[in-house]
Amino acid sequence: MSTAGKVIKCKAAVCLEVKKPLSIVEIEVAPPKAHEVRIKILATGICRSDDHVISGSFHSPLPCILGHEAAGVVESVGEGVTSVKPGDKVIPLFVPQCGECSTCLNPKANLCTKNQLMDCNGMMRDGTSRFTYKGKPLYNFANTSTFTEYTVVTEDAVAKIDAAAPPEKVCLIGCGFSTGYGAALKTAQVEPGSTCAVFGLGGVGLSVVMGCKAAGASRIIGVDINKDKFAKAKELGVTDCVNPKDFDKPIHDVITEMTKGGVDYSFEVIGRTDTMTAALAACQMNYGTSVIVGMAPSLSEIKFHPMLLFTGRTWKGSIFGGWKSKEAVPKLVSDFMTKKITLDPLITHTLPFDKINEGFELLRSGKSIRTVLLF
Ligand code: PAD
Ligand code: ZN
Ligand code: ZN
Repeated sequence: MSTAGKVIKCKAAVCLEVKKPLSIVEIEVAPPKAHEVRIKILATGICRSDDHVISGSFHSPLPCILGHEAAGVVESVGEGVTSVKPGDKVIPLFVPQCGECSTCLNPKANLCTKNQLMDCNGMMRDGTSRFTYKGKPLYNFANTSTFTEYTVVTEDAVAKIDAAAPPEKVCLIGCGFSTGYGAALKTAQVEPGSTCAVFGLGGVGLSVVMGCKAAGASRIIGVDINKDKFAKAKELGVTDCVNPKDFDKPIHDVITEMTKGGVDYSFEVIGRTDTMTAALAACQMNYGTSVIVGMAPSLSEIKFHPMLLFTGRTWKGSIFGGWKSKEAVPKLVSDFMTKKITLDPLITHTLPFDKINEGFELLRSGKSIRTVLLF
């Protein structure tokens, strides 16, 4: 029996308040309106950005449905949708690509102005929600909301992918992998023979490592306070692992000494302001580039000595790896299918969706890289 045009009752993990486990409840998902797509989620990864909302560090309106790293299949489409149809395998995009705004029209840029990461109003573009719980609307998160059996996104926030792609793997292309890999290849544009330092060796940081390696970096220094992250980091291309806890001087001084003057490219992939400035200071003072990938707390500010930039360093940020989402995601999936890229080392745990809170505990305790939840 077709569900198109009807309200769907389904299971979702709702974030009712901060610092509490997600509640697995039955919600209602309204049909897609014009230029919207309703997706049945097949697999979703747990990213630290979701946890930043649960911990209260990143502000997004509650109650909401988190999750932004998923793969699914189109259940139905609203009026005017032409790029996907029911039955298509897809990846939702937390950075949309409308194709019309000033950023979409600029070949160098990717953060479509219709993204919801800055103002975070948690609503669809018409100001309403497609999710209802106990008769009240629920907010969405980052254009996507994938911790639910069904979600609704705008057409510019969904990419059609190879029908044969395994959802339990390629869901990582929806965030963690693409974000890290692109930060190295597209945002920093790491060159062959360069030296790199990656601060934070979680799912995104390890993907930066893979990007640096693919670009031909000759030395990749991995920085983490959890030494259990080092073995996998080495497997993926890290040449030197450093734990700031093992030194009694600042980690940027350690890296500057190790590289006789600082790395060509550094990446902050943790989400802390102190490591953002440390990563900046760890790159070569005149031609080094430092890229912020980690998501700092909503209310944080950075204090740093202007001399760090005055000497010539470049400081950049990178969201979704600089990729233009709708066109890049299908290509990254093809690269996975042809084994040009690998995702398997990032997936340490697979759990049924009901165990989502266990998945978050694995992340918080530093035991997992990525947990993928299956529906
Ligand atoms: P993760 O928690 O799996 O990895 C973070 C790593 O940092 C862990 O291995 C920690 O042990 C390590 N760490 C923590 N504190 C320190 C410290 N003081 N010094 C050194 N290492 C430390 O997270 P993740 O890989 O899922 O995400 C990393 C960040 O990237 C996080 O802030 C997330 O919100 C952000 C992100 N940004 C984008 C984007 O588009 N820019 C996308 C996805 C995630
Ligand atoms: Zn993410
Ligand atoms: Zn746009």
